[in-house]
Amino acid sequence: MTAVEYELAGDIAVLTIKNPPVNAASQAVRAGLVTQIERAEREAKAVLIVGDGHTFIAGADISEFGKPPQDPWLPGVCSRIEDCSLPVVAALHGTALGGGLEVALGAHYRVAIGSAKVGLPEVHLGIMPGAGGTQRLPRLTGTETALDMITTGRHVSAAEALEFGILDKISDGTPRDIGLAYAEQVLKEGNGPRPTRDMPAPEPVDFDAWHQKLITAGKGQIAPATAVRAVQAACDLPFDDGLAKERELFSDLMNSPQREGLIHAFFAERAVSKLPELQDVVPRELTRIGVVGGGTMGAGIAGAALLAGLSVTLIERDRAAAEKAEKTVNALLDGAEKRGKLSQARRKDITAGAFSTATDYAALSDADLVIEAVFEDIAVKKEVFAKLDQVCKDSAILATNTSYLDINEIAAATSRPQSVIGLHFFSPAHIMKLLEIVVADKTAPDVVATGFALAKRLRKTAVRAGVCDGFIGNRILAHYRMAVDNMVLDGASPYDVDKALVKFGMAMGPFAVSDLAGLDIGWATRKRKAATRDPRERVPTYADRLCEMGRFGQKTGRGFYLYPDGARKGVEDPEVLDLIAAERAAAGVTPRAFSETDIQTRFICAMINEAARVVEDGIAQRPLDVDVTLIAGYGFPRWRGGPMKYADMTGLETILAHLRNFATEDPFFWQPAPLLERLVEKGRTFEDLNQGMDV
Ligand code: 3H9
Repeated sequence: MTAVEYELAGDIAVLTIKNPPVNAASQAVRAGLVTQIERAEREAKAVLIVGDGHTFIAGADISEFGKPPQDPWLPGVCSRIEDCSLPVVAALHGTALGGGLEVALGAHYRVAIGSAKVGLPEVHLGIMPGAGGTQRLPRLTGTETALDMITTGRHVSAAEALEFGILDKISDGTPRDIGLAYAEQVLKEGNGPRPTRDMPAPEPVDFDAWHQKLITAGKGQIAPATAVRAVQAACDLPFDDGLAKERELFSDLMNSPQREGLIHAFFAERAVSKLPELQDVVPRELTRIGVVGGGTMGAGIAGAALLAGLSVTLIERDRAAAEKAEKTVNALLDGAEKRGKLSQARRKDITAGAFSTATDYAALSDADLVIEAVFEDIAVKKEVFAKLDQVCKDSAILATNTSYLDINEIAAATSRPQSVIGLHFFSPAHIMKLLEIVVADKTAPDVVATGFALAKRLRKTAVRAGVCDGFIGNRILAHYRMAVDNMVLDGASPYDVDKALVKFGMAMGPFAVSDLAGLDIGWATRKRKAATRDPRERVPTYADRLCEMGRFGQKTGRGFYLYPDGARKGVEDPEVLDLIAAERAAAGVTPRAFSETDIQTRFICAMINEAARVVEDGIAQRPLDVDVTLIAGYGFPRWRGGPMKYADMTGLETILAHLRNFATEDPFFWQPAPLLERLVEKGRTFEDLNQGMDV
């Protein structure tokens, strides 16, 4: 099979790109385009480029990145298309993204079907358009629109693309038919090639302001701000010099660790749902969902399911609670409607019966899946599951949203442990991307497959986890949280810790996160764990003191920070520093200084060390499952690729050396994970484990 097929349709050479699944511009596609353009110049009067299957070209072939480049390069291919002596039409359907849109911009005319989308999403991969996109797009759209598209990477609808001047026409039909019709019209009207490079340079804007804004918003990510300078070159320099500047900036980004991290994240996010054990397993049918408990979490889950087109029955203990839950769900649906995430037609369906509340479990008798989101108490949960087991149909799946409780024990309260699973949503459940699918000892494969199918429907990133206290994410969180709590006890200020970790790229600092979640959550966990705690563990208690003072975080206006007048951003509070100082004195600790690097190193090493144990224990199947969990649910910077990728890029021996060094102060907490030690000993990496190597 050739990657670019050639066919003469009258005077028009039709070049069809065939490189499933997304027609990525691989070396074969690039070479094919050049060869077939040359052939067309000998045989035809116009050229049409279309994609086979369900899309145009989704971009350069990402799997080639980081490997030695292979000729011909995409920039040269786009220029060759633009230099064609015949008029070239690109007919778009599906997505024309990145290098795919750049191929289309190299063409002289662009048409699309109404559902097509275009975009330059390279910044999400840590790079920027590198095949002329930063030079050609602003010539067509104007500078501001091009800057917006290139720095956000957003996908633009065909209608918007027409308005922006990217497309010449939107038509109904197959891409081949609409493209041929347009090419025939071009020939009939006697129009020739129309290279974008010959258009006047776009107008300059305040590039320094754009650059500065993106540096701040990027929280460490450099690609969007770098791309601004390439667009600036389109305004300031002749076309060829602008292309050279684009190439230089593109190469810098291509060689950056951020590109490596983001491309790892891209493939890891797709790999998490590909479990060998689920191959050929058919998920169960899902239409009607039950939710037990209408608090923040239950209402969020109900909202997410309704937004995905499922029917939902929500159970509360009495009418008043059910009405309150109904209001919460409706408020979040209002928000979704305002953001354009919910059509009016769907809203009508929801009001007409797709959503109902009840106080009697019997209302769940025809549910295909019930998700329990009641109080985190094993006795309460077991009671709920026993009741569900009685009323639900035999094929129904019973899921718990517990964050840490033993799902095997919950499953044992039913007569169908094979149909019991953990579906651990993150709050707010209709927004947060992560879903941990927690597989208990007896959970059947088709139940696991249904969990993944549900996640896909809800547009969530699902990661398979095993049963333990906290599963993947919260177990690792508890450990790195302990590292920062100990650092504060030893002398760091919680405010400096937050600042250092935000600088590292975390969405929020851990103390600000506690304030947002509510300090009572950590307090309850510490009390729960007190009975089984290893006596060698250090347990800072200053957070307990804050709770005893009624400082539960944002909801009470005071926690680690102060939130005057309901402010969302906290203000530092000297009283908290005094309280911590008093605790240090009582514990006989002489405070010492921690630099920004010290804080970041201890935080990330604690995270990696526990993550290695989570992998060794089989709670996460592969290191990449940890990476996706921390990125999608815990604010870990995507551009660092996740903690395991970060560890590989830093060098596992360096991480191990830090751990051994820290262990001299606190041998219990910093004891290196055996898996990490083995990997270093054998010269292996976490990526080797992702690839299936046994270590
Ligand atoms: C670029 O173009 C640089 C240039 O400016 C300059 C160059 C010099 N390459 O997501 P899906 C695979 S950078 C290779 O599950 P969907 C993907 O891994 C690129 N493979 O489907 C998966 O494989 P598998 C700019 C790719 O329907 C399969 O295709 N372009 C590529 O949910 C299906 O993918 C982008 O950033 C690729 N470019 O979504 C677009 N793209 O089945 C990146 C996908 O083995 N891609 N694959 O797991 C996307 O955003 C989505 O894949 C897309 C389809 C929206 C296209």
